[in-house]
Amino acid sequence: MKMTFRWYGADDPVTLEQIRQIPGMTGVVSAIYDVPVGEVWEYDKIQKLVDEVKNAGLELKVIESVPMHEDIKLGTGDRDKYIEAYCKTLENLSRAGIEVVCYNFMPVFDWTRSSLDHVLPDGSTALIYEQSVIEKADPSSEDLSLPGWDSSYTRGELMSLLEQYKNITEEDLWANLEYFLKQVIKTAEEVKVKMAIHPDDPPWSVFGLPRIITGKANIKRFLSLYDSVYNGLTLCSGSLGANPQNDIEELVREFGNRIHFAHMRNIKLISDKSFEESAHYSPCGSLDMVKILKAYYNSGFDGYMRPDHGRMIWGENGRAGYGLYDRALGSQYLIGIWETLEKTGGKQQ
Ligand code: CS2
Ligand code: MN
Repeated sequence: MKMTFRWYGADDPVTLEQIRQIPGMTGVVSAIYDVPVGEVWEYDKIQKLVDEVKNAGLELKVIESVPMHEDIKLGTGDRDKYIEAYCKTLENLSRAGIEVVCYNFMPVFDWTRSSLDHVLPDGSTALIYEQSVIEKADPSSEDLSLPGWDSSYTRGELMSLLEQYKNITEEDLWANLEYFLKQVIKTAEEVKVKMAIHPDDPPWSVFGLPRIITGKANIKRFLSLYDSVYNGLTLCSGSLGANPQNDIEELVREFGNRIHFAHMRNIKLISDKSFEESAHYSPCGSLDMVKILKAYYNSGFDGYMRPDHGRMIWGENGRAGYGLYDRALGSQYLIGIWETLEKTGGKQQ
């Protein structure tokens, strides 16, 4: 297991120097943020980022994420052009030494939350998802703005996208994902970059949009769309764990050899389909981090891991979910469990 930390590049208030001082950190996961979605990431730009990270004493082997143009998810317009560009980006990433690419296939919105600064009893703040708030929200209303929304869309673009998705069923989305994989995984195999899809967050439909990477049966279906180790997973415990029917340890046991990137996030289920993001320590949330890590250890996991979203603590102001302090604490807790497993042997589950 190689512990990493998400870093948003030069604009991130968290610096590489700070990350370097977290014991056990081997590297960061990052992305090129100033290229419009769908365009090729040029090799020079990628290599510059890789060098910057290397000069700080860390590695950059994982990209989170190479975003997907909506035409690919919709199966319309210029999807072939965008798939070609995606493949070219993979080639350039490979040349710069990148091993794993994380991406997701969620229509329009990435993760959705009802608030980014919910105050927990200890005074820290965390991201929270309340189904009742989301159900009442109307994405077509003028004044609605939910945290986490991609602000690069104008309202007009957003409306037109939502309109186009009205005709897209889950099965259509599956077909469009398969079409994408058929071309992209071939390239991934050639250039030896492991693709790792991130599950939907939360793992159910929001605003009537289809979502398909939601649980065990669907992940199985996803993996069989293209049976190759290069068609793999980012297993995000907090995203999938929002549905208590998803048993994360079981998913790790079942899909271990296809997991290339492990996101460790704890969440506390509040009520049906509502949850807050808690500290990583198991008693703070609903997920058992020891059991999950044991499943990784037992499956011989030697991929990349990172602490996923953290709370805001100690007065830190930063990017919601991605401050320095709580994620650093989380990483040390996870590393401690891993060290114990290594020294005592995992076994028995
Ligand atoms: C999230 C996502 O859980 C997470 O890691 O912060 O934004 C994630 O980075 C993307 O969905 C991956 O494509
Ligand atoms: Mn995640």
